[in-house]
Amino acid sequence: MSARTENLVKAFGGLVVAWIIGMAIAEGLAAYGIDHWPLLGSVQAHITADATTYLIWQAVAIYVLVGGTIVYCAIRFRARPGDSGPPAYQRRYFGPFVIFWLVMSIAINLANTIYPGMVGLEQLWGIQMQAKHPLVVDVTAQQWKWTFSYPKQGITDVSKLVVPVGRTIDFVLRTKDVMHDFWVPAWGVKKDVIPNEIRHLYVTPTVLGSTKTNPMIRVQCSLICGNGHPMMRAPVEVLTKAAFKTWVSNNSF
Ligand SMILES: [Cu+2]
Repeated sequence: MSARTENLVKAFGGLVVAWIIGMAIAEGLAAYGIDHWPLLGSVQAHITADATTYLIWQAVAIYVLVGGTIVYCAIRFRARPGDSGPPAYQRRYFGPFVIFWLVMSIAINLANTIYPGMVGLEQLWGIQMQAKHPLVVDVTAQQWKWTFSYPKQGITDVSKLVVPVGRTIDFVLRTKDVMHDFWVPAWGVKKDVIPNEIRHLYVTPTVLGSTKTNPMIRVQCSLICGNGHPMMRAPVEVLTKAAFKTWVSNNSF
Protein backbone atom coordinates (compact mmCIF):
# COMPACT_ATOMS: atom_id res chain seq x y z
CA MET A 1 0.00 0.00 0.00
CA SER A 2 1.35 3.40 -0.92
CA ALA A 3 1.45 6.14 1.71
CA ARG A 4 -1.36 7.97 0.01
CA THR A 5 -3.67 4.93 -0.07
CA GLU A 6 -2.85 4.26 3.57
CA ASN A 7 -3.81 7.84 4.45
CA LEU A 8 -7.10 7.53 2.56
CA VAL A 9 -8.01 4.29 4.34
CA LYS A 10 -7.13 5.85 7.70
CA ALA A 11 -9.12 9.00 6.97
CA PHE A 12 -12.22 7.46 5.43
CA GLY A 13 -12.53 3.98 6.96
CA GLY A 14 -15.14 5.34 9.38
CA LEU A 15 -17.06 6.85 6.51
CA VAL A 16 -17.68 3.42 4.96
CA VAL A 17 -19.21 2.23 8.25
CA ALA A 18 -21.35 5.40 8.41
CA TRP A 19 -22.50 4.81 4.81
CA ILE A 20 -23.56 1.23 5.55
CA ILE A 21 -25.53 2.25 8.66
CA GLY A 22 -27.03 5.33 6.97
CA MET A 23 -28.01 3.32 3.89
CA ALA A 24 -29.73 0.64 5.99
CA ILE A 25 -31.80 3.24 7.85
CA ALA A 26 -32.63 5.41 4.81
CA GLU A 27 -33.48 2.55 2.44
CA GLY A 28 -35.56 0.97 5.23
CA LEU A 29 -37.59 4.19 5.54
CA ALA A 30 -37.92 4.37 1.74
CA ALA A 31 -39.19 0.77 1.66
CA TYR A 32 -41.77 1.63 4.33
CA GLY A 33 -42.96 4.60 2.26
CA ILE A 34 -43.17 2.52 -0.92
CA ASP A 35 -45.11 -0.22 0.93
CA HIS A 36 -47.61 2.42 2.03
CA TRP A 37 -48.00 3.85 -1.45
CA PRO A 38 -51.37 5.54 -2.06
CA LEU A 39 -53.85 3.82 -4.33
CA LEU A 40 -52.58 2.59 -7.71
CA GLY A 41 -55.83 2.78 -9.63
CA SER A 42 -54.84 2.30 -13.27
CA VAL A 43 -52.57 0.30 -15.55
CA GLN A 44 -50.56 3.49 -16.12
CA ALA A 45 -50.20 4.11 -12.36
CA HIS A 46 -48.27 0.85 -12.00
CA ILE A 47 -45.83 1.92 -14.72
CA THR A 48 -45.20 5.35 -13.19
CA ALA A 49 -45.01 3.91 -9.66
CA ASP A 50 -42.37 1.40 -10.80
CA ALA A 51 -40.34 4.26 -12.25
CA THR A 52 -40.72 6.38 -9.12
CA THR A 53 -39.79 3.47 -6.85
CA TYR A 54 -36.61 2.82 -8.81
CA LEU A 55 -35.65 6.50 -8.76
CA ILE A 56 -36.37 6.78 -5.02
CA TRP A 57 -34.03 3.83 -4.24
CA GLN A 58 -31.35 5.47 -6.34
CA ALA A 59 -31.85 8.99 -4.97
CA VAL A 60 -31.74 7.74 -1.37
CA ALA A 61 -28.47 5.89 -1.99
CA ILE A 62 -26.84 8.94 -3.60
CA TYR A 63 -28.21 11.27 -0.92
CA VAL A 64 -26.72 9.12 1.84
CA LEU A 65 -23.36 8.99 0.05
CA VAL A 66 -23.16 12.75 -0.47
CA GLY A 67 -24.86 13.94 2.74
CA GLY A 68 -23.06 11.33 4.85
CA THR A 69 -19.68 12.39 3.44
CA ILE A 70 -20.32 16.05 4.25
CA VAL A 71 -21.41 15.33 7.83
CA TYR A 72 -18.58 12.84 8.37
CA CYS A 73 -15.93 15.26 7.08
CA ALA A 74 -17.33 18.16 9.14
CA ILE A 75 -16.95 16.09 12.31
CA ARG A 76 -13.83 14.06 11.54
CA PHE A 77 -11.72 16.88 10.11
CA ARG A 78 -12.96 19.75 12.26
CA ALA A 79 -10.52 22.21 13.80
CA ARG A 80 -9.75 21.17 17.36
CA PRO A 81 -8.86 23.42 20.29
CA GLY A 82 -5.22 24.38 19.95
CA ASP A 83 -5.13 23.94 16.17
CA SER A 84 -3.49 26.85 14.48
CA GLY A 85 -2.16 27.73 11.07
CA PRO A 86 -3.10 26.13 7.77
CA PRO A 87 -3.69 22.37 7.49
CA ALA A 88 -0.52 20.37 7.01
CA TYR A 89 -1.61 18.93 3.70
CA GLN A 90 -4.24 20.15 1.32
CA ARG A 91 -4.97 19.78 -2.38
CA ARG A 92 -7.74 21.33 -4.38
CA TYR A 93 -8.76 18.03 -5.90
CA PHE A 94 -7.99 14.36 -6.03
CA GLY A 95 -7.77 13.40 -9.71
CA PRO A 96 -9.00 9.80 -9.71
CA PHE A 97 -12.03 10.81 -7.62
CA VAL A 98 -12.96 13.64 -10.02
CA ILE A 99 -12.83 11.25 -12.98
CA PHE A 100 -14.80 8.58 -11.09
CA TRP A 101 -17.52 11.12 -10.13
CA LEU A 102 -17.80 12.46 -13.68
CA VAL A 103 -17.98 9.01 -15.29
CA MET A 104 -20.48 7.72 -12.72
CA SER A 105 -22.75 10.79 -13.06
CA ILE A 106 -22.87 10.46 -16.84
CA ALA A 107 -23.42 6.69 -16.66
CA ILE A 108 -26.25 6.95 -14.11
CA ASN A 109 -28.02 9.69 -16.09
CA LEU A 110 -27.72 7.79 -19.36
CA ALA A 111 -28.99 4.61 -17.70
CA ASN A 112 -31.97 6.50 -16.21
CA THR A 113 -32.85 7.91 -19.63
CA ILE A 114 -33.13 4.34 -20.92
CA TYR A 115 -34.75 2.89 -17.79
CA PRO A 116 -37.15 4.04 -16.46
CA GLY A 117 -37.35 6.90 -19.02
CA MET A 118 -37.64 5.33 -22.46
CA VAL A 119 -38.83 1.93 -21.27
CA GLY A 120 -41.67 3.52 -19.27
CA LEU A 121 -42.74 5.81 -22.11
CA GLU A 122 -42.69 2.87 -24.51
CA GLN A 123 -45.05 0.99 -22.15
CA LEU A 124 -47.40 3.98 -21.82
CA TRP A 125 -47.44 4.61 -25.58
CA GLY A 126 -47.93 0.87 -26.19
CA ILE A 127 -51.22 0.95 -24.27
CA GLN A 128 -52.28 3.98 -26.28
CA MET A 129 -51.45 2.30 -29.63
CA GLN A 130 -53.19 -0.95 -28.69
CA ALA A 131 -56.41 0.70 -27.51
CA LYS A 132 -58.64 -0.04 -30.52
CA HIS A 133 -61.91 1.37 -29.23
CA PRO A 134 -61.09 3.75 -26.42
CA LEU A 135 -63.92 5.51 -24.64
CA VAL A 136 -63.63 9.12 -25.75
CA VAL A 137 -64.25 11.71 -23.02
CA ASP A 138 -63.98 15.41 -23.84
CA VAL A 139 -62.57 17.36 -20.92
CA THR A 140 -62.95 21.13 -20.76
CA ALA A 141 -60.94 23.08 -18.22
CA GLN A 142 -61.65 26.67 -17.25
CA GLN A 143 -61.11 28.93 -14.26
CA TRP A 144 -62.06 27.12 -12.07
CA LYS A 145 -64.00 24.05 -12.98
CA TRP A 146 -64.03 20.92 -15.12
CA THR A 147 -66.76 19.76 -17.47
CA PHE A 148 -66.99 16.43 -19.24
CA SER A 149 -68.74 15.30 -22.42
CA TYR A 150 -69.11 11.87 -23.97
CA PRO A 151 -69.59 12.58 -27.70
CA LYS A 152 -70.43 9.00 -28.77
CA GLN A 153 -72.83 8.49 -25.86
CA GLY A 154 -74.59 11.83 -26.34
CA ILE A 155 -73.77 13.12 -22.88
CA THR A 156 -72.74 16.75 -22.66
CA ASP A 157 -71.38 19.06 -19.99
CA VAL A 158 -71.61 16.98 -16.86
CA SER A 159 -69.65 18.10 -13.81
CA LYS A 160 -68.86 14.58 -12.57
CA LEU A 161 -66.45 12.25 -14.36
CA VAL A 162 -67.95 8.77 -14.61
CA VAL A 163 -65.90 5.99 -16.24
CA PRO A 164 -66.01 2.22 -16.55
CA VAL A 165 -63.33 0.01 -15.02
CA GLY A 166 -60.95 -1.97 -17.27
CA ARG A 167 -61.41 0.07 -20.45
CA THR A 168 -58.86 2.48 -21.90
CA ILE A 169 -60.17 6.02 -21.98
CA ASP A 170 -59.00 8.71 -24.37
CA PHE A 171 -59.33 11.99 -22.51
CA VAL A 172 -59.43 14.83 -25.02
CA LEU A 173 -58.20 17.88 -23.17
CA ARG A 174 -59.11 21.48 -23.96
CA THR A 175 -59.02 24.75 -22.02
CA LYS A 176 -61.20 27.84 -22.44
CA ASP A 177 -58.74 30.23 -20.83
CA VAL A 178 -55.32 29.65 -19.25
CA MET A 179 -53.16 26.55 -18.78
CA HIS A 180 -54.46 23.83 -16.44
CA ASP A 181 -53.39 20.26 -15.75
CA PHE A 182 -55.66 17.24 -15.78
CA TRP A 183 -54.76 14.89 -12.94
CA VAL A 184 -56.49 12.06 -11.10
CA PRO A 185 -53.95 11.16 -8.38
CA ALA A 186 -55.05 7.51 -8.19
CA TRP A 187 -54.35 7.06 -11.91
CA GLY A 188 -50.70 8.05 -11.65
CA VAL A 189 -50.50 10.13 -14.84
CA LYS A 190 -51.39 13.72 -15.73
CA LYS A 191 -51.18 16.12 -18.60
CA ASP A 192 -51.03 19.89 -19.06
CA VAL A 193 -53.99 21.44 -20.83
CA ILE A 194 -52.73 24.23 -23.12
CA PRO A 195 -54.74 27.06 -24.73
CA ASN A 196 -55.40 26.49 -28.46
CA GLU A 197 -54.20 22.90 -28.27
CA ILE A 198 -56.07 19.63 -28.16
CA ARG A 199 -54.15 17.10 -26.12
CA HIS A 200 -54.79 13.46 -25.24
CA LEU A 201 -54.26 11.44 -22.09
CA TYR A 202 -54.89 7.69 -22.10
CA VAL A 203 -55.87 6.00 -18.85
CA THR A 204 -57.09 2.48 -18.09
CA PRO A 205 -58.71 2.53 -14.62
CA THR A 206 -58.40 -0.78 -12.76
CA VAL A 207 -59.89 0.01 -9.35
CA LEU A 208 -63.57 0.63 -8.61
CA GLY A 209 -64.41 3.53 -6.34
CA SER A 210 -65.33 7.16 -6.15
CA THR A 211 -64.21 10.45 -4.64
CA LYS A 212 -66.52 9.70 -1.69
CA THR A 213 -64.74 6.43 -0.85
CA ASN A 214 -61.23 7.63 -1.69
CA PRO A 215 -60.22 11.26 -2.28
CA MET A 216 -57.28 10.03 -4.42
CA ILE A 217 -59.97 9.28 -7.02
CA ARG A 218 -60.77 12.87 -8.00
CA VAL A 219 -59.91 15.26 -10.81
CA GLN A 220 -57.53 17.88 -9.48
CA CYS A 221 -55.97 20.71 -11.43
CA SER A 222 -52.24 20.44 -10.81
CA LEU A 223 -50.99 23.59 -12.51
CA ILE A 224 -51.39 26.88 -10.68
CA CYS A 225 -54.08 28.74 -12.64
CA GLY A 226 -55.31 31.53 -10.37
CA ASN A 227 -57.11 32.08 -7.08
CA GLY A 228 -59.45 29.13 -7.41
CA HIS A 229 -56.76 26.64 -8.42
CA PRO A 230 -56.67 24.49 -5.24
CA MET A 231 -60.45 24.07 -5.39
CA MET A 232 -60.45 23.23 -9.10
CA ARG A 233 -61.58 19.67 -8.60
CA ALA A 234 -64.28 17.37 -9.92
CA PRO A 235 -65.72 14.19 -8.42
CA VAL A 236 -64.92 10.90 -10.13
CA GLU A 237 -66.72 7.59 -10.12
CA VAL A 238 -65.22 4.37 -11.51
CA LEU A 239 -68.07 1.93 -12.18
CA THR A 240 -68.36 -1.65 -13.39
CA LYS A 241 -69.05 -1.94 -17.12
CA ALA A 242 -72.70 -2.80 -16.47
CA ALA A 243 -73.21 0.09 -14.04
CA PHE A 244 -71.56 2.44 -16.53
CA LYS A 245 -74.01 1.33 -19.24
CA THR A 246 -76.90 2.10 -16.93
CA TRP A 247 -75.42 5.50 -16.12
CA VAL A 248 -75.04 6.26 -19.82
CA SER A 249 -78.64 5.32 -20.62
CA ASN A 250 -79.89 7.44 -17.71
CA ASN A 251 -77.89 10.50 -18.75
CA SER A 252 -77.83 10.54 -22.54
CA PHE A 253 -80.30 12.35 -24.71
CU1 LIG B 1 -55.12 25.01 -11.56
